Amino acid sequence: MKKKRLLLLIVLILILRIFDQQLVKAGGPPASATEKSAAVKGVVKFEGVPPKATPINMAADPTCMKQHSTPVLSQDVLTGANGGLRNVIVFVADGLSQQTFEPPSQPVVLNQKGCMYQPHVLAIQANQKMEVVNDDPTSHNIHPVPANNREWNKSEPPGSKAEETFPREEIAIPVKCNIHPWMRGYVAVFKHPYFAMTDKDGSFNLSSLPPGTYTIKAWHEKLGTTTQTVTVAANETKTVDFVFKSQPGR
Ligand SMILES: [Cu+2]
Repeated sequence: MKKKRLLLLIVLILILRIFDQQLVKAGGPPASATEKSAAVKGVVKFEGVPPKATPINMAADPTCMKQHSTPVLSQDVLTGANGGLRNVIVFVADGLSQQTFEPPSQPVVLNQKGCMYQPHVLAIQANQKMEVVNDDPTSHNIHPVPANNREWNKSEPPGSKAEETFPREEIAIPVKCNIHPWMRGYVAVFKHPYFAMTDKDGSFNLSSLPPGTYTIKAWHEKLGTTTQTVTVAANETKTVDFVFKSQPGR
């Protein structure tokens, strides 16, 4: 008889514990505050006939010209398979909570090679180090022209490296070389890590997002900005495509 009662007591305690755990689960922090399992991916496309790429005249500096066997073409509007648009920055413009994000410790490299900026468009986080490398046998003078950050310019002899940061968000800072007028690039600065660059097929992927409703923007240096709103739940990936159209006079 005593044994039976003891067994009953143990079973009762076990049931109570399970019930208790369920309560803790229900009352825990909301998933949105901790989980970063949502994603937004898609393709940016160019509709219409893309403007013709024009050859760049590097005659002003024979060291630049000598590095290319064929004329280098302008990189303003680059389209790939099925009209996919390259070098578009897709980013979260609104919807993140007011948290601050530490910049990654890894620097982002902007190379000067063949008297061109590589990559042509760069995206970094505010206060993340940007390394500007000169891989050319000629001198460059890197000169970002920001609207919301401090303007600077640095002379770079062959083989040299400069390191700088941009503390404020800006989409995007034009970058030029004071020596070679055809050299032009862009650096976009974000206060959070939720940005992506489209590849040669126009594809992008924004991952590790907390669930929520976001304003997503796509920025292109010549074609401007388009906006979409998307809601993603935990562990969900939504597909959002953007379309740019050829603009009159371009
Ligand atoms: Cu230069």
